[in-house]
Amino acid sequence: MLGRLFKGIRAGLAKTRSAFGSVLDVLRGKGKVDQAFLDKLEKQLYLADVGSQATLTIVDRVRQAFRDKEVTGEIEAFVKKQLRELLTDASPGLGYQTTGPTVVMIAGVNGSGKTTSIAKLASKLQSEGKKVLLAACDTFRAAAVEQLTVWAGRIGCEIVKQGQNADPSAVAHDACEKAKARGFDVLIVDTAGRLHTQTHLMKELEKIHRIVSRQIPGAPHEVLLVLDATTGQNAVTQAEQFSKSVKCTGIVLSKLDGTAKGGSVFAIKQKLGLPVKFVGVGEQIDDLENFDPDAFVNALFEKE
Ligand SMILES: Nc1nc2c(ncn2[C@@H]2O[C@H](COP(=O)(O)OP(=O)(O)OP(=O)(O)O)[C@@H](O)[C@H]2O)c(=O)[nH]1
Ligand SMILES: [Mg+2]
Repeated sequence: MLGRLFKGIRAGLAKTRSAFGSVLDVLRGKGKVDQAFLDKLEKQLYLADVGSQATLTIVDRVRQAFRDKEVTGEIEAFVKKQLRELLTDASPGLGYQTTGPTVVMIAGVNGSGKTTSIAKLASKLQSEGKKVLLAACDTFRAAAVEQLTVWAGRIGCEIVKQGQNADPSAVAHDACEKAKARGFDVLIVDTAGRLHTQTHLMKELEKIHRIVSRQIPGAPHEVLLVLDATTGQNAVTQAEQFSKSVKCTGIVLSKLDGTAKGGSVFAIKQKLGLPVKFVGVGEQIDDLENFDPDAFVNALFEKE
């Protein structure tokens, strides 16, 4: 099991790892930690999408700790440690409720990978023995309800739905009732893709949030923003904009397998303080990994 997990993140990070190759070349080179070395390190971290703030933090710490020293393996270990620390999540995983259903609301821009990530997450939670219910609250896009229904059928998960154009808050309301009445452990709420500029859709998201919180105290317990890793630094902007409407608690970084921009995990965490909870590493049902900072950083620093 652990082997498979590690392989998943390892394979998913193949492109990002090659972007980090140039960071490693700097750290594994010969010579002194002088200004030229620090400039090179800064440039390569930046090019690997680590983001300016996180890059400057790391370069500063290296400067303080190693100025004028010879480049040795210690610097590599030090940088790894800094990267790991940047990603540490005070409360890793999902915050499960001990009484009543845990509600996980999913949000994000169009096509970011919300529905697929929900199916993967539901399947993962079911395999951990949890009773999971899905709410098809994307009633906006044609075929969205159908897409979630097909996934639900495949993984053997119950779903609450209405027709296209139904009020998504009404679907959320029904789903909460069912989750409470039938003792579901987790309710995952799918929502339509939207841009922050679509005011009516952002208001709708706020309404779903409000309705859920009225039905179940403290809900939604998690609001996960699904960000497409291939968008790199733009993901940070999206997270900033969504956070203005609903308080997000974490990130699902999808499509990590298709991009060299996985370094943006550092920028997201540093800039927004939002932890990455899961990463998507493919289109199949088991292509969702719990985000583990140690495994992530180790995979970045692995030799090909
Ligand atoms: N390679 C890869 N593809 C993914 C991943 N996650 C999602 N996709 C693909 O991205 C596309 C969009 O996924 P959806 O789950 O429909 O995205 P969505 O955010 O629900 O889209 P809307 O509901 O239209 O906003 C699909 O073709 C998925 O198969 C991933 O981790 N890796
Ligand atoms: Mg969708």
